[in-house]
Amino acid sequence: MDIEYHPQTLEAEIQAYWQSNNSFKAEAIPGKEKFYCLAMFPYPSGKLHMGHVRNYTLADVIARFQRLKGKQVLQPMGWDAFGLPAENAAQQHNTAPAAWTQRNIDDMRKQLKQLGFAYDWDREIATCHPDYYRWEQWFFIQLYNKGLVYKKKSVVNWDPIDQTVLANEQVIDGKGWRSGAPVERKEIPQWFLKITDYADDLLEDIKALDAWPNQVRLMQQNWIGKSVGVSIDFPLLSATPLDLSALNVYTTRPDTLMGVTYLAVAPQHPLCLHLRQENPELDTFIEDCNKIKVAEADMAVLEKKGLALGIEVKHPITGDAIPVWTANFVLMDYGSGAVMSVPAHDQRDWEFATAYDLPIRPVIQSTDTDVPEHDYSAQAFVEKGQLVQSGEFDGLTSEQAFDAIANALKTKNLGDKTVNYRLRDWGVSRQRYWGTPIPMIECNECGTQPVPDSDLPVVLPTDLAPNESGLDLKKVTEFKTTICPKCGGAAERETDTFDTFMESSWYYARFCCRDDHTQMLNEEAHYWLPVDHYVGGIEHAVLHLLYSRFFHKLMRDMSLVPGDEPFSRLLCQGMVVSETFYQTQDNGKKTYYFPDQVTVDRDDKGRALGAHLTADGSAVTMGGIEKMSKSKNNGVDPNTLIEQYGADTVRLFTLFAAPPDQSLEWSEAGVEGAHRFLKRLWRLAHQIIEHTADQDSSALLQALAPETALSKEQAALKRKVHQTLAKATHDIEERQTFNTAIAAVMELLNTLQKYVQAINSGKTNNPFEITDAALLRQGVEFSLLILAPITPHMSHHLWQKLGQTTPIHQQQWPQPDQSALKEESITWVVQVNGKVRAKLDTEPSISKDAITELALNNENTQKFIGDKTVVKTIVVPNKLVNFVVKG
Ligand code: ANZ
Ligand code: ZN
Repeated sequence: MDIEYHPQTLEAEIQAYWQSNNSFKAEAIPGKEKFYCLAMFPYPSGKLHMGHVRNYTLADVIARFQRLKGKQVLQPMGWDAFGLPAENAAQQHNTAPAAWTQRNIDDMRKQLKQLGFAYDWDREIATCHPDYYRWEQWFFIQLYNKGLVYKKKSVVNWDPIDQTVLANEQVIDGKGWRSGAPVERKEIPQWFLKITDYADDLLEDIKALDAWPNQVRLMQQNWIGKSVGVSIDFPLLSATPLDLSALNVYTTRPDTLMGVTYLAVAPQHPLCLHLRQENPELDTFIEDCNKIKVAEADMAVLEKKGLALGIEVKHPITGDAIPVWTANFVLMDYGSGAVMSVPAHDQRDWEFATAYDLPIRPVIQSTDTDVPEHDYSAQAFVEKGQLVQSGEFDGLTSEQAFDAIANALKTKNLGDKTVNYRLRDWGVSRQRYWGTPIPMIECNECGTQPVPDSDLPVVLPTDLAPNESGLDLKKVTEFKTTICPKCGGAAERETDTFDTFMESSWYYARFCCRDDHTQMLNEEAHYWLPVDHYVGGIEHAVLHLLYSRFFHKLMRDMSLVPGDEPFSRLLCQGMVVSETFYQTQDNGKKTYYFPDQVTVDRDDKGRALGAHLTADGSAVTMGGIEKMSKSKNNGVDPNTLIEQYGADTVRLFTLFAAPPDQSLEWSEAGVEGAHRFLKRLWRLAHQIIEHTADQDSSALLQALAPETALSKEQAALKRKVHQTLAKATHDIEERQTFNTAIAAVMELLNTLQKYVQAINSGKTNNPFEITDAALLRQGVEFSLLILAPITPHMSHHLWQKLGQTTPIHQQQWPQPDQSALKEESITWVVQVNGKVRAKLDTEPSISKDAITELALNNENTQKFIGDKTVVKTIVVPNKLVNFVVKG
C-alpha cells in the first residue's frame, strides 16, 4: 500500500477529477434550499498573496460545508479587471492593458485552482469584457432615464505639465507623480449617481444587517452621516450684485444662535463669485483656494484664511448687523455653503476669529457647577450646556433651546428644521482609459443623448498602443466621433470611463446568470440572491459595501433582484501579518529583507534574541510584526508554500492559526505543524483501512447501532467520536471558529491513535474485534468529513480509500448519535458517619453542590440523619459523600 503522502501529485489528480466531473457546478433547483457564498473578487495583479489565500480559503470552507449540509451552493469567482495598475504596467512594460490583464487573469486562475477552491468556473466573470460591462452601460442609461443620473461640473486634480487629470493616488505630496508639478484644481463636467436619494434607505436598512460586524455597520452609518439641524436665513442688509434677499446657513447648533458674530461663506459661494469681478483681492483669494483640492479630513487642520466681503446681514432674532466673510474652511457642497460662525463654541470659528480679531461672544455655559469658568482666550467651549446672554432663551438647556429657537425662527419665516447628510452624490466619471466607456453622446444640436440600446455595448478599443502621450480615449478619433442618435448629425462620444467601483457594485448579481446575453439579470438572480455569506477585507467596509447596497436598491426598484440588501451575512477577515527584518543604511534608509534571507537567533526556549543575514552574518533589526506588504518584503509567496507542502497544508495552516476575524501571524513552524498533522492523519487512516479492509460491511454497520453492547473503552471512544462531530459542527456552522473545529479533530486523532496502540500492544481486547474496527473507522470517517471543507484533497482521497463509492463532497453532513453523547453514569456511595446508607447514579459532570443536595435529600440518608445536625460534609469526587452528624 502506498503509504507516502505526496500532496502535489495527489492534489493535481483530484483537481482534475473535480474539473472533469464539474463537481461544483451551481444548479438552481426551485424549491430546494440554496446557499450563495461569495468572496470579494480580486484585482488581477498577476500574483496571489497570502491575504487572498486567507480570504478565499475562509469562503471555501463555508461553501463546502453548506454543500455537505445538502444545500444548492453557488460559489463563483471572477476578476475586478479594470483599473489604474494596468495602465501603469502598460506604460512601464509597453504592453496593452487588455493583454496584461488577460495574462494576469490566466496566471491567477491557475493559482486558485491549485488551492482547490470549489468554484463553479463556468460562471467566471472578468469585468473588462464587453459581455459584462454592456449591462452596466444599459443599467446606467435606465438610471439616466429615471432621473437618477446627472452631469455637473466638479473638481479634479490637474497636472499642468502632463496636461492630464490625475487619480488621487497619482498625487504625491500635492505634486503630479510623473511631472512633479504642483497639482491644480480644475473643474470639468462629470457624471453623478444620485446616491443621496437613497441616503435614508441606506441608513435605515443598516438596522436589519444583524449578521454584519458592528464595526462595519457603524462605519456605514458614519459615512452616511445624517445630522438634524436648522436651516436659517440671515436677511441681507447690503445690496449685492445677486438678486438675493437673505443668506442661508445650516447649523446643528441653533442653541448658539445668539453667539453669532460673523457669517462665513465658501470661496466658491455664488456671492463670492459675483463679488470677485470688482474685488481683485477677493479674486486672488478665490484663485488661491481653488488651486488645491482639499480632502474633507484635512479641512480641520488647514490654516484658517479668509477675507471680509464688505457685506452685512441682519441677525434673525436680534436684528443686529453681522459682517459676512469668506473663509477657506467652508465647503461649498455641504449644507448651503455658508455657516453662521460662533467663535465661542466652535473651534474652527474660534481659530478664524482669533486670527482676524473678530468678537467672541459666549452664550453657552456648562451646567456642571464644578467646572471652572471657561477660558475663551485659549479655545472654544464646544460642549452643550445652558444658555446665557441669550435674551428670552436664557436658562434653557441646549436641547430645549434647539426646539425653542427653531420654533421662533419658523414663526418669523426665517428658518426650519432640516436633515443633512454627509454623504455626497457619487461621481462616477474617471478621466482614464482602462475602464467601462460611459455610454453617452454629446450632440451640438440635441445636447446629451444616451447611446440607444441597440448600439450597446460601447466597446472600449483594446488595440491602443501605449506611447509617450499615454493612453487617452480622447485621441482615438474612431472612438470619439459618432452620430447623434436623435438627429443623425455628427456628434462626440463621452471619453471618460466609469469609476471601477461601478463594476464591483453589481458583480455579485451577475454571477447568477452571466451567460444570459439578452438581459442584465434573470430569474436565477431571484433564486440565488441575496448572497448568504460574503467574505472580504475590512478595507472595503465603506465604499464598496455602500455602493453595492445602493446598486441593490436601484436594481430592486427595477424588480431585477429580490430583497432590500445584497449580503445577508458578512465576514471581514483579519490581516495576514509577519515579522519584518531590515538594516539601516548610512543615509538612514531602511533595506528590508525577506524572511528566507534571514536567520533568527533563539534562546533554548525558542524566544527570538535577534537576527542576522544568512548570507554574510551581518546583524539585522527585527522591525516588529506588520501586515504583509511588498514595501516591507515580509510577504510569503503562496506558490512556494504550495510547491513545498501542498495546498491542504496551506489551507489548514491559514485556518488553524487564528480565528477568521483576527490577525493571522505567519509562522514557518505553524505550517510545518499543520503538515505534520496531515501526515499523521494520512498514516493513521491507512493503518485503520488496512486493519478493517476485510471486515464485512453490514457487520460493521451493525456494530455501530445504538443497541450494540460496548465495553467501557468502546463506549468512551464512541462518545469522543460523536462529541467531536457535535463540537466541530457547532464551531463551523454557528461560531465560525474553524481553528477550534480543527483542534477538536486533532484531539480525536490522538484518541484514535492511542486506541490503536493499545490494541496493537495487546493491552485491550483481541486485535481489532468488529466493534473496535467499526468505531475506529467511524472516527476516521468523521475526521475526514469535518476536514472535507478544510483540507478537501486529503479528505477526498482517503474517503475513497475507505471504500466509499460516492465522493466525499456529495456526502450528507452526519448527525451525532445523541445516545452516544451521553456521559457514562457514575455511582456515588452516600455515607452517614462513615456507614454506607445509599447509592446514587449520576452524570459525571455533576457539581459538588448538586451531588451534596441529592445525597442529603435521599430518603434513606434522611432516615439516618433524622433530627441530628450535619456538622461536616466530605465529598470525594466521583465516588463518595459522607455526612458527619451530631446530636
Ligand atoms: C453653528 C455652530 C455652532 C456649529 C457651534 C457648530 C458648533 P455636521 O454635524 O457635520 O452636520 N457647517 C455647516 N455647513 C458647513 C459647510 N458648508 N462647511 C463647513 N462647515 C459647515 O456639521 C454641521 C455644522 O458644521 C454646522 O453647525 C456648521 O457649524 C458647520 F457651536 O453652525 B455649526
Ligand atoms: Zn443631435
